[in-house]
Amino acid sequence: MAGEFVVYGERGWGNVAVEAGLTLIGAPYRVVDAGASGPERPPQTVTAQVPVLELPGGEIITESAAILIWLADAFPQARLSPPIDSPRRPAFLRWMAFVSSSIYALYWVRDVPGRVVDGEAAQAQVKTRLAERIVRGWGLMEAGITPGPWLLGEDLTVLDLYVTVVSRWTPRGPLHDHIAPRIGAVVRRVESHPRLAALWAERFPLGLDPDEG
Ligand SMILES: N[C@@H](CCC(=O)N[C@@H](CS)C(=O)NCC(=O)O)C(=O)O
Repeated sequence: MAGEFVVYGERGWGNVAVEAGLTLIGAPYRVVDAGASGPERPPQTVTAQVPVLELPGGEIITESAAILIWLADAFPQARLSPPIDSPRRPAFLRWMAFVSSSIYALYWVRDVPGRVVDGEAAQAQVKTRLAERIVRGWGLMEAGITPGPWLLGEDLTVLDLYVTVVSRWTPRGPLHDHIAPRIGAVVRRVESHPRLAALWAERFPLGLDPDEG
Protein backbone atom coordinates (compact mmCIF):
# COMPACT_ATOMS: atom_id res chain seq x y z
CA MET A 1 0.00 0.00 0.00
CA ALA A 2 1.67 3.19 -1.16
CA GLY A 3 1.46 6.50 0.67
CA GLU A 4 1.69 7.77 4.19
CA PHE A 5 -0.36 6.75 7.21
CA VAL A 6 -1.34 9.27 9.87
CA VAL A 7 -1.58 8.23 13.52
CA TYR A 8 -3.50 10.50 15.87
CA GLY A 9 -2.39 10.11 19.46
CA GLU A 10 -0.22 11.10 22.38
CA ARG A 11 2.98 9.87 24.04
CA GLY A 12 2.27 6.91 26.29
CA TRP A 13 -1.25 6.33 24.97
CA GLY A 14 -2.66 3.36 23.07
CA ASN A 15 -1.59 4.80 19.71
CA VAL A 16 2.02 3.86 20.55
CA ALA A 17 1.13 0.22 19.84
CA VAL A 18 -0.05 1.30 16.39
CA GLU A 19 3.17 3.23 15.87
CA ALA A 20 5.11 0.11 16.89
CA GLY A 21 3.19 -1.96 14.34
CA LEU A 22 3.86 0.54 11.56
CA THR A 23 7.52 0.65 12.56
CA LEU A 24 7.90 -3.13 12.28
CA ILE A 25 5.99 -3.13 9.00
CA GLY A 26 8.25 -0.38 7.71
CA ALA A 27 5.33 1.70 6.44
CA PRO A 28 5.75 5.49 6.29
CA TYR A 29 3.66 7.35 8.86
CA ARG A 30 3.47 10.58 10.77
CA VAL A 31 1.97 11.28 14.16
CA VAL A 32 -0.48 14.08 14.88
CA ASP A 33 -0.56 15.15 18.51
CA ALA A 34 -4.19 14.68 19.45
CA GLY A 35 -3.79 14.09 23.16
CA ALA A 36 -4.57 16.20 26.18
CA SER A 37 -2.14 18.91 25.18
CA GLY A 38 -2.52 18.57 21.44
CA PRO A 39 -4.80 20.20 18.93
CA GLU A 40 -8.32 18.97 18.38
CA ARG A 41 -8.94 15.27 18.12
CA PRO A 42 -9.94 14.03 14.70
CA PRO A 43 -13.54 15.05 14.23
CA GLN A 44 -14.35 11.95 12.19
CA THR A 45 -14.44 9.68 15.23
CA VAL A 46 -17.48 8.78 17.25
CA THR A 47 -15.88 8.84 20.70
CA ALA A 48 -13.29 11.57 20.04
CA GLN A 49 -10.72 9.16 21.43
CA VAL A 50 -7.42 8.04 20.04
CA PRO A 51 -5.84 6.03 18.51
CA VAL A 52 -7.13 6.92 15.10
CA LEU A 53 -5.37 5.69 11.99
CA GLU A 54 -5.84 7.52 8.71
CA LEU A 55 -5.03 5.33 5.73
CA PRO A 56 -3.10 6.71 2.74
CA GLY A 57 -6.40 6.94 0.83
CA GLY A 58 -7.99 9.02 3.60
CA GLU A 59 -10.13 6.33 5.21
CA ILE A 60 -10.28 6.37 9.02
CA ILE A 61 -9.99 3.40 11.37
CA THR A 62 -10.64 3.69 15.09
CA GLU A 63 -10.45 1.09 17.90
CA SER A 64 -6.95 0.01 18.79
CA ALA A 65 -7.54 -3.72 18.37
CA ALA A 66 -9.22 -3.26 14.97
CA ILE A 67 -6.40 -1.03 13.79
CA LEU A 68 -3.71 -3.49 14.86
CA ILE A 69 -5.49 -6.51 13.37
CA TRP A 70 -6.10 -4.63 10.13
CA LEU A 71 -2.46 -3.56 9.88
CA ALA A 72 -1.21 -7.10 10.47
CA ASP A 73 -3.61 -8.49 7.87
CA ALA A 74 -2.90 -5.75 5.33
CA PHE A 75 0.86 -6.39 5.49
CA PRO A 76 1.12 -10.19 5.73
CA GLN A 77 4.78 -10.11 4.73
CA ALA A 78 5.53 -8.53 8.13
CA ARG A 79 4.09 -11.66 9.80
CA LEU A 80 2.51 -9.73 12.69
CA SER A 81 -0.52 -11.99 13.08
CA PRO A 82 -1.21 -15.69 12.63
CA PRO A 83 -2.82 -16.24 9.22
CA ILE A 84 -6.54 -16.94 9.08
CA ASP A 85 -6.01 -20.73 8.85
CA SER A 86 -3.37 -20.89 11.58
CA PRO A 87 -4.24 -22.84 14.74
CA ARG A 88 -3.07 -19.74 16.63
CA ARG A 89 -5.61 -17.43 14.97
CA PRO A 90 -8.45 -18.07 17.46
CA ALA A 91 -6.22 -17.31 20.46
CA PHE A 92 -4.88 -14.24 18.68
CA LEU A 93 -8.36 -12.81 18.12
CA ARG A 94 -9.51 -13.83 21.57
CA TRP A 95 -6.73 -12.00 23.40
CA MET A 96 -6.79 -8.96 21.12
CA ALA A 97 -10.48 -8.52 21.93
CA PHE A 98 -9.90 -9.30 25.60
CA VAL A 99 -7.21 -6.64 26.03
CA SER A 100 -9.44 -4.12 24.28
CA SER A 101 -12.73 -4.78 25.99
CA SER A 102 -11.80 -6.20 29.39
CA ILE A 103 -8.75 -4.07 30.19
CA TYR A 104 -8.19 -1.02 27.96
CA ALA A 105 -11.85 0.04 28.08
CA LEU A 106 -11.78 0.24 31.90
CA TYR A 107 -9.33 3.13 31.84
CA TRP A 108 -11.97 5.53 30.54
CA VAL A 109 -13.55 5.30 33.99
CA ARG A 110 -10.50 4.42 36.09
CA ASP A 111 -8.57 7.49 34.98
CA VAL A 112 -11.47 9.89 35.50
CA PRO A 113 -14.00 8.27 37.87
CA GLY A 114 -15.93 11.54 37.91
CA ARG A 115 -17.22 10.48 34.51
CA VAL A 116 -19.56 8.03 36.23
CA VAL A 117 -19.85 8.91 39.94
CA ASP A 118 -19.80 12.03 42.08
CA GLY A 119 -17.99 12.55 45.36
CA GLU A 120 -14.43 11.87 46.43
CA ALA A 121 -15.12 8.68 48.36
CA ALA A 122 -17.15 7.08 45.59
CA GLN A 123 -14.58 8.03 43.01
CA ALA A 124 -11.75 6.57 45.10
CA GLN A 125 -13.72 3.36 45.47
CA VAL A 126 -14.40 3.11 41.74
CA LYS A 127 -10.69 3.67 41.07
CA THR A 128 -9.70 0.90 43.48
CA ARG A 129 -12.29 -1.56 42.16
CA LEU A 130 -11.32 -0.98 38.56
CA ALA A 131 -7.64 -1.38 39.41
CA GLU A 132 -8.55 -4.73 40.97
CA ARG A 133 -10.52 -5.68 37.88
CA ILE A 134 -7.59 -4.76 35.62
CA VAL A 135 -5.24 -6.86 37.73
CA ARG A 136 -7.69 -9.74 37.54
CA GLY A 137 -7.83 -9.41 33.76
CA TRP A 138 -4.07 -9.66 33.46
CA GLY A 139 -4.09 -12.61 35.83
CA LEU A 140 -6.64 -14.40 33.62
CA MET A 141 -4.55 -13.79 30.56
CA GLU A 142 -1.39 -14.94 32.34
CA ALA A 143 -3.15 -18.19 33.22
CA GLY A 144 -4.70 -18.59 29.76
CA ILE A 145 -1.65 -18.34 27.56
CA THR A 146 1.51 -20.38 27.16
CA PRO A 147 4.08 -17.94 25.88
CA GLY A 148 7.13 -18.94 23.89
CA PRO A 149 9.48 -16.07 23.34
CA TRP A 150 6.32 -14.13 22.40
CA LEU A 151 2.78 -14.30 23.79
CA LEU A 152 1.49 -16.73 21.16
CA GLY A 153 4.66 -18.73 20.79
CA GLU A 154 7.42 -18.47 18.23
CA ASP A 155 6.31 -15.36 16.33
CA LEU A 156 5.95 -11.79 17.51
CA THR A 157 2.49 -10.46 16.69
CA VAL A 158 0.64 -7.19 17.19
CA LEU A 159 -0.75 -8.77 20.38
CA ASP A 160 2.74 -8.44 21.90
CA LEU A 161 2.83 -4.76 20.96
CA TYR A 162 -0.67 -4.16 22.28
CA VAL A 163 -0.01 -5.89 25.60
CA THR A 164 3.28 -4.06 26.02
CA VAL A 165 1.59 -0.67 25.80
CA VAL A 166 -1.61 -1.43 27.76
CA SER A 167 0.20 -3.31 30.54
CA ARG A 168 2.53 -0.36 31.09
CA TRP A 169 -0.33 1.58 32.62
CA THR A 170 -0.99 1.15 36.31
CA PRO A 171 0.07 -1.05 38.10
CA ARG A 172 3.07 -1.66 35.88
CA GLY A 173 5.79 -2.74 38.37
CA PRO A 174 3.84 -5.31 40.38
CA LEU A 175 2.04 -6.50 37.28
CA HIS A 176 5.14 -7.41 35.30
CA ASP A 177 7.09 -8.73 38.29
CA HIS A 178 4.47 -10.60 40.31
CA ILE A 179 0.91 -10.69 38.97
CA ALA A 180 1.71 -11.70 35.39
CA PRO A 181 5.44 -12.47 35.28
CA ARG A 182 5.29 -14.51 32.08
CA ILE A 183 3.59 -11.61 30.33
CA GLY A 184 6.14 -9.33 32.00
CA ALA A 185 9.01 -11.34 30.49
CA VAL A 186 7.50 -10.97 27.01
CA VAL A 187 6.99 -7.24 27.56
CA ARG A 188 10.67 -6.85 28.42
CA ARG A 189 11.57 -8.69 25.23
CA VAL A 190 9.34 -6.36 23.22
CA GLU A 191 10.84 -3.35 24.99
CA SER A 192 14.35 -4.38 24.00
CA HIS A 193 13.46 -5.32 20.42
CA PRO A 194 16.22 -3.69 18.35
CA ARG A 195 13.80 -2.23 15.81
CA LEU A 196 11.57 -0.74 18.51
CA ALA A 197 14.03 0.63 21.06
CA ALA A 198 14.07 4.12 19.56
CA LEU A 199 10.28 4.23 19.40
CA TRP A 200 9.85 3.28 23.05
CA ALA A 201 12.48 5.85 24.08
CA GLU A 202 10.72 8.63 22.24
CA ARG A 203 7.06 7.72 22.50
CA PHE A 204 6.74 5.75 25.74
CA PRO A 205 9.89 5.94 27.83
CA LEU A 206 9.95 4.07 31.11
CA GLY A 207 9.02 6.54 33.79
CA LEU A 208 6.36 8.20 31.66
CA ASP A 209 3.17 7.15 33.32
CA PRO A 210 0.30 8.95 31.70
CA ASP A 211 -2.41 8.53 34.25
CA GLU A 212 -4.81 8.71 31.37
CA GLY A 213 -4.31 6.37 28.54
N1 LIG B 1 -11.86 1.62 22.70
C1 LIG B 1 -10.83 2.56 22.36
C2 LIG B 1 -10.32 3.23 23.64
C3 LIG B 1 -9.40 4.35 23.31
C4 LIG B 1 -9.01 5.18 24.53
O1 LIG B 1 -9.46 4.97 25.66
N2 LIG B 1 -8.14 6.15 24.25
C5 LIG B 1 -7.66 7.06 25.26
C6 LIG B 1 -6.15 7.25 25.15
S1 LIG B 1 -5.21 5.81 25.49
C7 LIG B 1 -8.27 8.42 25.04
O2 LIG B 1 -8.48 8.84 23.91
N3 LIG B 1 -8.50 9.12 26.15
C8 LIG B 1 -9.01 10.44 26.13
C9 LIG B 1 -10.51 10.51 26.29
O3 LIG B 1 -11.17 9.47 26.48
O4 LIG B 1 -11.01 11.63 26.24
C10 LIG B 1 -9.69 1.86 21.63
O5 LIG B 1 -9.42 0.68 21.91
O6 LIG B 1 -9.07 2.46 20.75
